[in-house]
Amino acid sequence: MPNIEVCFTPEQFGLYYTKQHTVVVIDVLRATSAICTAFQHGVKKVIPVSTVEEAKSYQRPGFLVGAERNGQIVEGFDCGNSPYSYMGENVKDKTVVLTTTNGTKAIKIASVAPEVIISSLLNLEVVITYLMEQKKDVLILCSGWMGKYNLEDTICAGALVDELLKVSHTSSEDSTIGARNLYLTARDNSFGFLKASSHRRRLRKLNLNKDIKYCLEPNQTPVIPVLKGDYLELI
Ligand code: 3SL
Repeated sequence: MPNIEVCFTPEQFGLYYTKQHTVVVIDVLRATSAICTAFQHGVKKVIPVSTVEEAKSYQRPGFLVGAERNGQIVEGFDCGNSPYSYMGENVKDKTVVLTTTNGTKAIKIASVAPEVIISSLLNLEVVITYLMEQKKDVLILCSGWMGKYNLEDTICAGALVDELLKVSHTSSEDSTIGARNLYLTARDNSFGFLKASSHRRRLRKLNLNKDIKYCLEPNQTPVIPVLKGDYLELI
């Protein structure tokens, strides 16, 4: 049986990753939720970049460029990391370039893997089905916050683990057992459970409650973004 494990931060990636892993990158609040939303609304490609300077170099016709640091839109950019920036007719067929504090960094770190897919609560169910069918070893990479563990990515990882362990995968790491147990504790009221989480508090201070509510509502879209070289497209 294939294996599934959870890595809580990009900094720990090397401790868990083996060359045969399909890596699933999660940043519930908000990078991977924004990316899933963009594809749901007809965006053709998302180019994740590490630095604000790199993002700036794409500020020309044909690209919709977003930059977020510490939850806020970086000066000089029209949008940041809100899923609401990537909805509606004006994003259809566009290429989005995005740099965020942790999520795009995690995608870049994961890019050594043979397959990298993007998950969030928004596309949970379709990712579970895909991974069950693929029957490959899976490493779930949580983006965390600046090297620290976070609750919302862990709950999402635990939801994936819980379903896959029932049907198609095994696991051996304590991080995986921990993520599953946290999910089982939180699942009946994950919105309430996450009330005290650090990033929820951070975003609430920035008046981003609407984003939080949207990102914590599971199964809103059937899209699965996959990394092809340096950009994401739909599977
Ligand atoms: O860290 C990230 O990549 C972001 O998702 C953080 S925020 O939600 O935009 O603040």
